[in-house]
Amino acid sequence: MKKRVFLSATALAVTALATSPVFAQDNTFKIGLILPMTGQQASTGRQVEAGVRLYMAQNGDMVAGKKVELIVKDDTSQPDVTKRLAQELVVNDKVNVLAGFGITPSALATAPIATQSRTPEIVMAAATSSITEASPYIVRSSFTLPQVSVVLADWAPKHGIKTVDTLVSDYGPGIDAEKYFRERLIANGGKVTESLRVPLRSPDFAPFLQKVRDDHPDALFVFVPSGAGAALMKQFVSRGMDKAGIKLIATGDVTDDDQLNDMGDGALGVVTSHHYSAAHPSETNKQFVAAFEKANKGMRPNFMAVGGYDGTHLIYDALKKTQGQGGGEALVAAMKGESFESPRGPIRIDPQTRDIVQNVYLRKVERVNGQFYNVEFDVVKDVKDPGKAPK
Ligand code: VNL
Repeated sequence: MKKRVFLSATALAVTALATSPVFAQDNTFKIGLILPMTGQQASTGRQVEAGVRLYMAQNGDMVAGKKVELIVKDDTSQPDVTKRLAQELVVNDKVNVLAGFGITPSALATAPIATQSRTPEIVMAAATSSITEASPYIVRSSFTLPQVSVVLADWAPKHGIKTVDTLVSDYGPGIDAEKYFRERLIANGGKVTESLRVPLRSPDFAPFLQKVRDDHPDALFVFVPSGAGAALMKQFVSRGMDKAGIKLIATGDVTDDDQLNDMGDGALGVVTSHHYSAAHPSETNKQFVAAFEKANKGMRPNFMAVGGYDGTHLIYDALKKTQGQGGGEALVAAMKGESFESPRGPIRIDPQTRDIVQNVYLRKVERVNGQFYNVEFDVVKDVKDPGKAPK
């Protein structure tokens, strides 16, 4: 009984809050952006934040009569910290949207808060397939590991690669990459000779690469998260794997545009599959890269920057569609089925899964005007996340 009285009093207060002219001046729309700004995943935080800020700078901060305000928080890629920050942003700052999420555990830790508070959670970086199933308020602007891994597993056996060892970071996205790459390779008549998993934190690749050298498969398939690729690449080359005739193939996380120029000549020729390359030859991308580099002291955008840029585009469009009046549910509804031309190519949000549908490109590392780029040479269009059961 007491509880009911309390509830209706709250409801009354909420109604008063919503209708009272005193609060009419509060026309802000707050985005709580939670990212790893320090620690091992700091490059992801830096790239996503720069993507968000560029979109806001290009499109202004007044949208549908609301002043968009960005609140950035550093979760140091610790999921318990992500969760606490999400809670504080919702309860104290009263954010309208939660966004960012550098790694899968951070995105998953926030899902219950998104659900309970009916706050959209825009996942701009993390890429394990199951994330969007953790809350009906999650919408993804990044990609999924199954989405890019199957494309490479279709390409490899057509290009002389029949036996493959896999090496992945031992958590959500790595396990997705391993599973979907293997299943598709086997379906195509290939064989996975060894499945190796390395720890996410401070991995030492040496003993794993030694094992691969001894196995001598046609190729090694790798997924490590953005920021970890250079270390892997250097050890692969210094152990003479390429000279021994073992090809390196990988998801584009490994030949990350953020690090690619520091990887040395050993990276040249490495074939990867991914949804974004800074060298994507569209006019939209050329303008994006030029504006991004100008705004960030020459820093090259990677796929994380594009996830932030497009995620902000989704938020802006939803705000416009709901004429600034939408709560969490209306905003998510407005994002479903949304489509536009991204720097990566055309993208859309699948209304059933709230996950992204996009082109996946095959690319090869080449030197262009003295710099290393992932140069696209083939494309599979409109790829849905293969990790979602058909509904
Ligand atoms: C994840 C996936 C993180 C792909 C990444 O880099 C990445 C994740 C930080 O889901 O945790 O490249």
